[in-house]
Amino acid sequence: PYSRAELAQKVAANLSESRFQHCLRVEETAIKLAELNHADVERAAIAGLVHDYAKQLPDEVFIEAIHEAGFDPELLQYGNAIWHGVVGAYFIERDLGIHDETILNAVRRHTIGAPEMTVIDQILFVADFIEPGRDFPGVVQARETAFADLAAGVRFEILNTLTFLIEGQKKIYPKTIDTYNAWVPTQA
Ligand code: DGI
Ligand code: FE
Ligand code: FE
Ligand code: FE
Repeated sequence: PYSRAELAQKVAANLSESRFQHCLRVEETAIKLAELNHADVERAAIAGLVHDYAKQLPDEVFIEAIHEAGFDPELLQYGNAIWHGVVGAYFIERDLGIHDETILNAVRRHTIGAPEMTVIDQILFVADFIEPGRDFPGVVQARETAFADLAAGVRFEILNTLTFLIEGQKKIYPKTIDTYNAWVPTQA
């Protein structure tokens, strides 16, 4: 397997400087969350470092992979926002030689979440949202919530993201709605 330094170099080669710096901050934040939650720090760190590896690949590359590698054709209705995680894991496995399904699943779920999320899934999902470079209304509360209670951080993020997508009249990927329905507080 590639060392951490080799992975960092490969990720950097595929991303703008600012996007790479985001990946480093997600790596650091994922390490903190893993320590707080007695989770696998090594896996959390690698997931953070590589999670946006595919973010700047051209659409045609994703479209070809969706056709050739047996992905759900429904994905073609969406775009890079959804593809870079769900399909990005395929490029991470191929190019970075990461075959660990715990890491790959965390990457697959880092944008859309999932009804059932492992601790590493939750750590990456939340670290991406609260890393110190993020600045949006509610980020302070998102950080406080996530550092106090990881699952509460996931719930806070899903409620915020769905609200933001609907306010912007964005198309919602059905699995994002499944995530929302599974994590939204129980109704009376
Ligand atoms: O890659 P990052 O910018 O670090 O963050 P991300 O991968 O969590 O999210 C990328 C974008 O995807 C973000 O603006 C929110 C958006 N997104 C999440 N779920 C959906 C979505 N966009 C659409 N259109 N539909 C979704 O269901
Ligand atoms: Fe992302
Ligand atoms: Fe995210
Ligand atoms: Fe990210």
